[in-house]
Amino acid sequence: MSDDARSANHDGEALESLSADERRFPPPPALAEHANVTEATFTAAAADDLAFWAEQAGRLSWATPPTETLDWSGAPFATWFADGTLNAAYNCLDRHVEAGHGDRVAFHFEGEPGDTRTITYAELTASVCQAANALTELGVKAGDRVAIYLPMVPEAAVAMLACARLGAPHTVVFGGFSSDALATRILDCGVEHVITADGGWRKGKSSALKPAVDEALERCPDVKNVLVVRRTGQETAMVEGRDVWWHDLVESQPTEHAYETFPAEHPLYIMYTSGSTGKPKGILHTTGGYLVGVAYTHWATFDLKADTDVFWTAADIGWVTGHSYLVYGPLANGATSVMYEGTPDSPHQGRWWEIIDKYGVTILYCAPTAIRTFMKWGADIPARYDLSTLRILGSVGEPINPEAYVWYRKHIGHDRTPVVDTWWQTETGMHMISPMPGVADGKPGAAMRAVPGVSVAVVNDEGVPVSDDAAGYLVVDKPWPAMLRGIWGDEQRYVDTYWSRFPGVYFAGDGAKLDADGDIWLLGRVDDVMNVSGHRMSTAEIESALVSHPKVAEAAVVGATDDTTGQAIVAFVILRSEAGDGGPDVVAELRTHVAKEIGPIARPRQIMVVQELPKTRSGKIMRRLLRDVAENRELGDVTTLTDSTVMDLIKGNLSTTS
Ligand code: 6R9
Repeated sequence: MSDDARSANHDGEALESLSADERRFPPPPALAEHANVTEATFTAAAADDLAFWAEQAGRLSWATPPTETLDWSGAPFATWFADGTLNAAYNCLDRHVEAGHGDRVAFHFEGEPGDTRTITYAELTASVCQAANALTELGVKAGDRVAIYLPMVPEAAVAMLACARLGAPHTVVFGGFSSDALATRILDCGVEHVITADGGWRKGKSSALKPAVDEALERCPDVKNVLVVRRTGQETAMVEGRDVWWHDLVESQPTEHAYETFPAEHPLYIMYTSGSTGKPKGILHTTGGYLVGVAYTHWATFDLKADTDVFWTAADIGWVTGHSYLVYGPLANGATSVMYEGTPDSPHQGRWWEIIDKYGVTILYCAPTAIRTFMKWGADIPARYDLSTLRILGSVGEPINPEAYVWYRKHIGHDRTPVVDTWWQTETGMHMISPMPGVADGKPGAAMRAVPGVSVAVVNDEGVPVSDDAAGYLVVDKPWPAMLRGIWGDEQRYVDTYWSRFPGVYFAGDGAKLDADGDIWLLGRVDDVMNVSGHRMSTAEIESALVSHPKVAEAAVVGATDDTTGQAIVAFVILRSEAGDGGPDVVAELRTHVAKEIGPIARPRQIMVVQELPKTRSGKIMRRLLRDVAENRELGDVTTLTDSTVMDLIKGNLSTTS
């Protein structure tokens, strides 16, 4: 980094270390030779991005092919392919059967207790038709919103696709969320129909879902009926006249259903995501552009060969990653996927590797938090399984620390597979920044560059693009097909949140840095940036320094108010199992390590060794809650945690260690 660049972006040495990793991993020659995306793809897309997307629209089967690609005259409200019509479920199902792929497996389902189901495209199409018929019988019509609150079972995908077939936008609420979170979402988008289950399996135990629905519905008088999947078989109260069992209503329906076609801009789904303030935002996605975007990126980023690959997105369906890369992208492409219901350590810590071995998974897509957990458990566990089928590894959800990247590649990817670090958001619908596996020389920790057809920039406070080798804010400066079309019921908030900070471009809310090659490194949310004695430092970067210490598996860093320095760095770390309790000097050792890696200014004021960290469904650490702990405050809202007992554990642990 030049001195000029350093003083210009105020981030000083701190932001430098994240990109100090010099390791480079070129694509394996055989992969590059047959790669779906080559350097020529980038050139063509950059020459005419609209022509590029119009061509990608040809991946779908349209009832009326679109003649128009983008209408941006009402910016920031876009329409894509607006005069085209299609049915999303037809594109994900029937057309593959019609093309002779009815016997191809759509999902290898693996339940946590060990039950399995192999579902072909023909079978999935039949189930979705039955569910569409059942929903019609319950009165669901095009345009009605349907809430889906299910565990990771095939019926979750069936329910989503049945809604899509009817043109009824779904809103999937993560099964780990509370009744409160469910009620808020139902009320916000005026849901009248709910699909749920008696319960799901988690860590070897059945955990009930239906009671949370009953509780939520006390506040939602407009809900007319609840369709209940039997998953665990546990005792379940049913409300007469409102609740009906899936196996009673759906499984007796005809396996054919004549679908309607809808305009490309017909709403497909609403997914709630938390903002930095205020109530969750209902992010709206529509049909044509979204499907084009996810079908293209699923094919491009993962170099998908639909007839031979076995693809596994190990993410919950209640997260956008589950929508785009477990359901819509893979099915639009006619791919074979694995769907796993449970946690990675049920019944043992090798469960994921056992699944990869069993189904011959070729592409694995998961979050850095999972990778760091596996690091904590030790490399000897995956070493017991045959993972040789894997050819591409993906990461999503948070910046992947260089240490975690290298570990993932080495111990899971037998030191051969490219790692694609995909940056995107609920709002973007599809991958936006990612290395293309047959093109990029992978850099541990970098998301690298925009995918073909997408245009991003890193800008300074004034909205001016920074030069290479500097940090700033990530923006998207051209519309893209899978972009959100708004926030449900709040147009103004859409404009204010995303399009006002820098007029004319989309503000993602993430900090990013360009390195000397012009490659992009994500630095975490802008609100995760700390200011310590006037130095701006990203939490991601100090976490990476901590994780690069051999005793540390996972770290979360927050800025706590400090009388002297403005903010002070407080770190929470989980040690690797090999490190035992870390020894008496572990805290001092780690503080020194960070000072050495980044500089004395980054030395944490306090480091607390903990057993667990509070995480959201997508594996993001809830730093807000850790800040409450670091500042000795009452805890804020914990309803979006996957496991709300974690905070009790952390607090209990602190009172015994301090
Ligand atoms: C897909 C998803 C979006 C936020 C995003 C950013 C973070 C996601 C990332 C990443 C660095 C990556 N994020 N992928 N940060 N590198 N590869 O996660 O959607 O839940 O809406 O979160 O996640 O901060 O702004 P969502």
